[in-house]
Amino acid sequence: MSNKNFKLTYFNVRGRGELIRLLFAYAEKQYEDNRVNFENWPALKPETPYLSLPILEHGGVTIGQSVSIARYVAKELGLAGRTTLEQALTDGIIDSITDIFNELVKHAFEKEETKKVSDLFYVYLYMGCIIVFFKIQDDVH
Ligand SMILES: N[C@@H](CCC(=O)N[C@@H](CS)C(=O)NCC(=O)O)C(=O)O
Repeated sequence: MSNKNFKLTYFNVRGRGELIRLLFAYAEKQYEDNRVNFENWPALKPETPYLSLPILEHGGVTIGQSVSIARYVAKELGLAGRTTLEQALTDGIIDSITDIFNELVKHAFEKEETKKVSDLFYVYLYMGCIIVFFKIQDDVH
């Protein structure tokens, strides 16, 4: 029998898993928030579809790639837009978040202290993106 529950596996950091966690939180949807220790990761890695985290298990299937997971979860929870136009607008926001995130990752590993990005900045970034998302949703209706 396939499992209808959502199980998200990621490290115990915000990183590429946080957008997915925020979608579940916003929709008030229960899910298993499985946080893996870095020590346990080498054993799990070969079992993941793209040798990376996050992964989402749902309906007996394991999905990889954080943005694909975010899109899937948004659709499943009714947050991805009701029309193809709304879906295109939300896709644009998700792709913009990815562009920003990829830039931030470069800075996160920056050795120079002044260029480092704080955890708090990630929170503000996600909050800003979500506010923009709802502004666009409002404008469309
Ligand atoms: N494009 C992938 C990138 C995944 C990725 O780089 N995950 C990192 C954590 S943020 C990871 O699994 N690192 C451990 C490793 O590569 O061994 C996604 O968006 O899911």
